[in-house]
Amino acid sequence: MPAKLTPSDIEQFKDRGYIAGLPVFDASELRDLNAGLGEIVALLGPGESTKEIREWHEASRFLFDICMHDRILDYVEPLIGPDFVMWASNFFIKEPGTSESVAWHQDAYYWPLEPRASLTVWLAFDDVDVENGAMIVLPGSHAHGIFDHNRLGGAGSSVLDLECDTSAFDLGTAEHVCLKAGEISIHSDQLIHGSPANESSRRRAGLTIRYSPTNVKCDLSVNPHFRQYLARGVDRYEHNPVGEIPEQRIGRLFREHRSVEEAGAEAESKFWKK
Ligand SMILES: O=C(O)CCC(=O)C(=O)O
Repeated sequence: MPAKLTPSDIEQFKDRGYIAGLPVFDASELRDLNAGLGEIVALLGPGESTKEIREWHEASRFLFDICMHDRILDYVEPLIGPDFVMWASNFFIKEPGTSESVAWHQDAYYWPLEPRASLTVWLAFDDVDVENGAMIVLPGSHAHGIFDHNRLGGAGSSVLDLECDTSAFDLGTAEHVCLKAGEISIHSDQLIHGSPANESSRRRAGLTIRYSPTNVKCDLSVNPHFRQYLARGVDRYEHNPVGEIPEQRIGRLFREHRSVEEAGAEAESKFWKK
């Protein structure tokens, strides 16, 4: 399966902040991925949701190998440059007929990273479309800097608590990011995006994987758990701690999560100089 971006894909990413429909895994590989996902989900304890599956690539070789898969990295490299790291992964799984949504946000607002130059790969484990709650994006919104985000305080159905101010945009221009299972989309860390509930009778599961050029530095006072893995090239900066490659095929982490959201309002004001 070729994993090569065309010049027009690269233009689209620059102009619109995202690209979609890039094939990575075929049907037989996808069966293995979904079997592995089942083993990962089986590690969740009573009362834990799939949102808990964050950064488990640090404990599961199965997930690590997906995040570092050459076909994915081949798509990422022309967008981010030759030297880049992988540092985060998490599942966004919406079961059929559930109410959870994802509020409009810019990923960069959640991450204590500078400069803002990171991107997200969203890998579809299921066919994803308008009916089962595909991501929605505001094309071009990545090109206007960072917008204010309000804390929802748990009100509403969003699994993320910081909601972007979208008043500068016409929400009628929003586009759905529909994918076939095994395909990826890629979005800029400043693209405004979210997703509605899955009201269909089909699951909608995706794995997000985050990559940054090696010059990006994490504020470890906000996220002391940040660990990066060199995906391609050379790390001439050595700004951040390096993770250990997991040996066990299936494993999990037990630790608190630390984005700007979870670090709290004080860290948010400090980081965003409110
Ligand atoms: O999967 C979704 O609905 C949202 C994903 C997302 O917000 C992200 O990749 O940052």
